[in-house]
Amino acid sequence: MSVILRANKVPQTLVDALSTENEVIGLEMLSPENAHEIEIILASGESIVDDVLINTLTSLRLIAVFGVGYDGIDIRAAQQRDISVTNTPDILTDDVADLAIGLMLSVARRINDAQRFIERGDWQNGSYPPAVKISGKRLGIVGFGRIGRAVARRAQGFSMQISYYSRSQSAAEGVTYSPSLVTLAENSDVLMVCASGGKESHHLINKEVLDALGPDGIIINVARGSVIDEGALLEAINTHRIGGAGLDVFADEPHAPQAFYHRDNVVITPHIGSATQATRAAMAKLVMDNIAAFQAGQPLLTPVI
Ligand code: 8YV
Repeated sequence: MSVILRANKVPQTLVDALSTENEVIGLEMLSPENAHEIEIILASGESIVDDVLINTLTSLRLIAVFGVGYDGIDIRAAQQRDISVTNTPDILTDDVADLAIGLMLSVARRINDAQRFIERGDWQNGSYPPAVKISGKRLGIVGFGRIGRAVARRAQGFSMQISYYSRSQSAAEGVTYSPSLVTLAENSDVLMVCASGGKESHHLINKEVLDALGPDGIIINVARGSVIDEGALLEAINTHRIGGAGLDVFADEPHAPQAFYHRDNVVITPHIGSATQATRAAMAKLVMDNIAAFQAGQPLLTPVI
């Protein structure tokens, strides 16, 4: 049994399952009296676990992240205290890549807007205007880790010409490495953001990149809101300097700027990349297995550090 501190956005079913053998307390219950008892933090991909929190919890030994991204965790502070961190890689890759493709098709073919066209009764007055063809187009992938590669595999089925930009070049069949993000954007019809969050990728997609993508270009983000300069994106959309956007993640979740609402060329979803029943169950199981391994003194299944 451990005392577990629950950060935000962790499913209640996982908390309930852990509560049978542990004491799980919410962040709002944290007090100077119980702070020294907490051995584990249960976090989500979006949680902020900073050095102040880490150093307040003197018995902390494990930070278990329900998600693949751990950009909100101060890894250095954890390392300094010899605290382990685990995440849930691989099992959510397919779902996030599926959603990325779904957003791309939805924006290009105006699927959401076409439905609204029927619902408004406009079909009685004429046909929906032709939209943008995706098959055979140029796809630029920003970040070529597990999710970026899974997107590339799917896009090959659409005969897309695929290039990627990443910190390092890696071997992958049928895709071209671009050493410059601006050049990648210039040479893409769709720019797909799959990079990890964190300081290094903060506002990687800025005005210059959006202008390089151009007035017919589509941007898709299934990574982190922080990777795109949201103000620059809104301005590019408002001034028709890019063609469209499909966004699953935002800078200030759970808020998506209202300026993105009700546009025929913008599709927004509330950070649902990994949110299928099967994957969320697999993620919860992996978190539980990591915690059980930690408690049994066994090697962690998916350690970050
Ligand atoms: C969230 C995610 O963790 O894996 C990630 O990095 O962002 C998501 O899977 C999930 O939505 C829980 O909040």
